[in-house]
Amino acid sequence: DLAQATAIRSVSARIIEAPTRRKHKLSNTSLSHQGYIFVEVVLENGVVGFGEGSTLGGPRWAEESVEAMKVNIDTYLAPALIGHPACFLEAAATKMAQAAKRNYTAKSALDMAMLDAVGKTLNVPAHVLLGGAQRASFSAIWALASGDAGQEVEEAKGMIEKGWFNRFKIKLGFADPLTDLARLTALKVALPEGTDMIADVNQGWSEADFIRYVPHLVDLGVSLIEQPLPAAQMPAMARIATRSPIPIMLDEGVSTLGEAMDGCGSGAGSVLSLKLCKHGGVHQLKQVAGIAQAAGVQLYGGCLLESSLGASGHLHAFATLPNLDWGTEHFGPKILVEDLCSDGLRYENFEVHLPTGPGLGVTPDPDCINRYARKD
Ligand code: MUC
Ligand code: MG
Repeated sequence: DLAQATAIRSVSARIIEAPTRRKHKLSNTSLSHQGYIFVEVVLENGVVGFGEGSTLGGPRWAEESVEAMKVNIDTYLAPALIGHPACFLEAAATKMAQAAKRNYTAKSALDMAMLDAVGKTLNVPAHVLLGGAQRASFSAIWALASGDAGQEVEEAKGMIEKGWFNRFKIKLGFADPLTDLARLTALKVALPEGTDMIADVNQGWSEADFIRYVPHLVDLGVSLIEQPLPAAQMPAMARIATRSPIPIMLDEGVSTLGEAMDGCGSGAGSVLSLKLCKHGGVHQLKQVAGIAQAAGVQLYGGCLLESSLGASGHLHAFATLPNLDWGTEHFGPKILVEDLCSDGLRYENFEVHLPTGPGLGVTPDPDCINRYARKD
């Protein structure tokens, strides 16, 4: 039967370091390669599922590093899953929760691999296992994060020309606010009238900075301000959200269901960025989305620069949500020098398309994985 066929025979995890096309700067880190944990789950029926968990600049965006994930998967999470039927995905999540606290990125990588394997076994796309897709493509956002205004203008124009992205998220907070504002002004002047500009401060400002600089962001027509204050400062986020004419998006501040209750319930933001690495898997992501929707908070499809593998895991979950008001920023496959998949995501007409094949619908390229796998 299905439970026997999908019982987990083995789990393996590898550390991948894949170079990016340019330096990507955030308020608290800067990176020129992406660190991923790449997992393979083999079922008793011989089907192999793949999953990916992403980090940004080591354990700096979130607390997990690729090294910590490898040890915790090998030592605690994999043993908890061996023999468990992968088709019982929710029960597998419970087993992982019992085996290790938090470790959300590691858990989401395993969850993704099980979803892939079960989808392949049943010959259905992963979204069917999550309730079924309500959309086949998503409005796509590209992040500008070199910190060099001239380079960013050229990069944005190139994305528009290719028909890949015409909405942009600009990383702030690594320079002083006036330097950041000069970059935003250069983009505003150079890009077509009405181009969507989102600002992500990655916790880099204080409440006072926000009060002082938000009028400039309003003048520049910024549509959304992401996590301007430190994740732990929920009451201060609620205060600035009340006075801001631009909607505030919660990112680093909301990982768990409890944080979703606090952040969305207290009005600390009116938009929430959903990411598998924060919530710990597809089911938890959908629960967090439900809490947000109950509180009247809009949804944004977040990323952590995943390859087409990790991005596809997100798209299958995002596709099932009743509303995804802001589209998605899954641009990772296009920032890598080489995507990890041979049949990566399709970007067309400023939309990223949901893969249609069985499981996650993308195929990791073994040569590419070997090339970028850390050698012990
Ligand atoms: C973040 O904080 O949103 C996603 C896109 C990007 O440029 O950085 C990441 C993380
Ligand atoms: Mg963010």
